[in-house]
Amino acid sequence: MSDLIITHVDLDGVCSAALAKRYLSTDPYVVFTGPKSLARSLEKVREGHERIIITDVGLNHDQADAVEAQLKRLSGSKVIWVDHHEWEKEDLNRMGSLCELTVEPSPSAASLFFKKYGDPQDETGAAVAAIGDDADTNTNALPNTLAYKHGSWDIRGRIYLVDALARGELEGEQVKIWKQEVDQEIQDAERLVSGLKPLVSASGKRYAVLDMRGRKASGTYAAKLAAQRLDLDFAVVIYSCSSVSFYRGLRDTNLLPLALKHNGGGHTYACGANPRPGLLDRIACFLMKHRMTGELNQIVKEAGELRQDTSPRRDLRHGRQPFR
Ligand SMILES: [Mn+2]
Repeated sequence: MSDLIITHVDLDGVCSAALAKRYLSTDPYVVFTGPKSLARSLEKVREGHERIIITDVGLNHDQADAVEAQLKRLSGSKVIWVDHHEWEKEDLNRMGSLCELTVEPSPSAASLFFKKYGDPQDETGAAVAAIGDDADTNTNALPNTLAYKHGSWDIRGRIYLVDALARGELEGEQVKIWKQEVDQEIQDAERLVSGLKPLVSASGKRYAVLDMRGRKASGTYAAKLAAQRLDLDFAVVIYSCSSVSFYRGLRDTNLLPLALKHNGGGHTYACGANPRPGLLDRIACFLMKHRMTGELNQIVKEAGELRQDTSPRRDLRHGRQPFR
């Protein structure tokens, strides 16, 4: 009989899956998902697996019924679920009666899984758990964390990394290539930020507009760098004609209202708008890399005019944050 791992798409999910694989000591299938698509991912799972391990995927309260139905359908398998996000108490009880559930505050799901199911003598397991912590707290202090994050951007990289980390192969040719790519991204971000001019919004906030189109740099990295170098309150990051993100800089800023106004969502400290370019704008954006559509200009303008609400407020409608 086969085993199955269902895990989150990010590096903590990858590390958790690697630890789950070490724990199973078989060759399980690995499925990558997220809280929003968990019920759909479970629907696709056929019955008959011996063990199913779910890691680093929280339960969205509005999916509790659908997930419960799937766990009941899959009750022939032993299901282990380990997560470190915030859950509704009622959901903990419901899922806890259908599987072996561990939900606890932890810097990463990987280290929580290792604490619960790992062998304390297993140095490889401890190293993988430490990578999970380093990644999910966004500390990125370990030598390869940024390279692993870069590599786990696509499914091939994630599958490779689950295997490699499970075997204890923390270095290697692939990781070297990812490191070089990350270095190029960092250099590109440096170039971008060195040419940026900080702006001042109507309410006196310092901000900058970063156009990532056609660049190698990662938008989150460039925004963080720009905030540090230019002492920004926030950054407006244009990814495409239909995707603009807002990231908080050094001081409290809430850009979520702007994201929500433009068909987006997220958190007060990181959120995104989804402009809807018409056909002509889409063609123009395809032909001209840095084309500013009417809505892009409008969003940039509104970011500069936004009245800032300084009270910290969390918005959980569009996702849940891990305990930190
Ligand atoms: Mn996590």
